[in-house]
Amino acid sequence: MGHALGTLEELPLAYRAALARNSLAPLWPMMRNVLPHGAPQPVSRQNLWRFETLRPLLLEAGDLTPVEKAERRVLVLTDPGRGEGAMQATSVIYVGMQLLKPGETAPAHRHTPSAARIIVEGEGAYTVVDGEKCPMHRGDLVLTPGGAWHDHGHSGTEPVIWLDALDLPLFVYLEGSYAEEAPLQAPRNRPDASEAEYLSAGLVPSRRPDRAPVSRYPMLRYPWSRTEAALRSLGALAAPGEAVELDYVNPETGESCLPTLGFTAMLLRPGEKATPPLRSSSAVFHVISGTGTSTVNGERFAWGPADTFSAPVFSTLTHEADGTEPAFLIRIHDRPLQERLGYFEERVRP
Ligand code: GTQ
Repeated sequence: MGHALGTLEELPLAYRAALARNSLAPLWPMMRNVLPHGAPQPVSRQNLWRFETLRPLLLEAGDLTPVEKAERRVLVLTDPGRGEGAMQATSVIYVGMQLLKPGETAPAHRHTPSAARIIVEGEGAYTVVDGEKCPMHRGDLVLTPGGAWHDHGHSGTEPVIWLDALDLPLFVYLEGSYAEEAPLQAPRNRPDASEAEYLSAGLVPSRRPDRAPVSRYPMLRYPWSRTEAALRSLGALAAPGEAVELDYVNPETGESCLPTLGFTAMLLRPGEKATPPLRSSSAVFHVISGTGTSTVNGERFAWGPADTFSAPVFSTLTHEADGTEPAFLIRIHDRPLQERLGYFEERVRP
């Protein structure tokens, strides 16, 4: 057992002033703040962002701010635990909702943080990533890894909305966040790799010693139609009460599709309660379809299509779909980063 630690107030004022003057501070009064016993004390607070609330405000941004004045027209989903305007939803995860109106473009840039988009509403938008044109259909996951040039365009007739997920807070913390700009890219005239090289699970372009190494991120788009079909097949076979969840992985390496952020697709069968273990990773859940209820640290979130909710590290979670149809969610998490740090842990629920 530890001793009760000395406080700041126990130290003479003159001594404290001398420390401060010299950019010094005593550790022991702060020790438990930076090293709490047993488990972390998250700053982040769980939250639900209803699409019904967010959507009109995002469309209003479309009237208030021309895309040229925004570069990216995005409303950030801010962590209520960090006060107004926090550029993050959890410790490592930034999420924003982006609007592109028909005919608009968002100029090419690249940056040190990695990003992925989940398409929420509207047809006809695309993202060009290092010359590869990725169509954006509802539910698709499209990657823009750190350092990859990307611009967005929209040749449809209705506004398009998608969710951006980035490891931006991590890069800001590292003082490593910056971007470069360039003109719009000329896309190559061929289908993206998910429709060509990686059309079918278990098949990859033949590996030959004389072939240049494939890109570190060979597949940039994960079409939702295939993800949903895979989840439904698995859901029909899985034992009742078992979580039906698939990881989005790099088809060449089997590793997480981005280096710090992980993505999973979840199927919740109606009438079943999923009770995942406590995890050291934080998460943001985005509903693709279906309705249901989740509890995060005892707070009840009733959700429907396009809603988004967050769960800080070591949250106590339950998920349940309503009605008779299954619900489909994408979970964005920071387990890959934590595993790279040799840290990720799961604990049984108390
Ligand atoms: O679409 O490139 O939400 O650079 C934040 C930063 C989206 C983007 C965001 C970005 C982008």
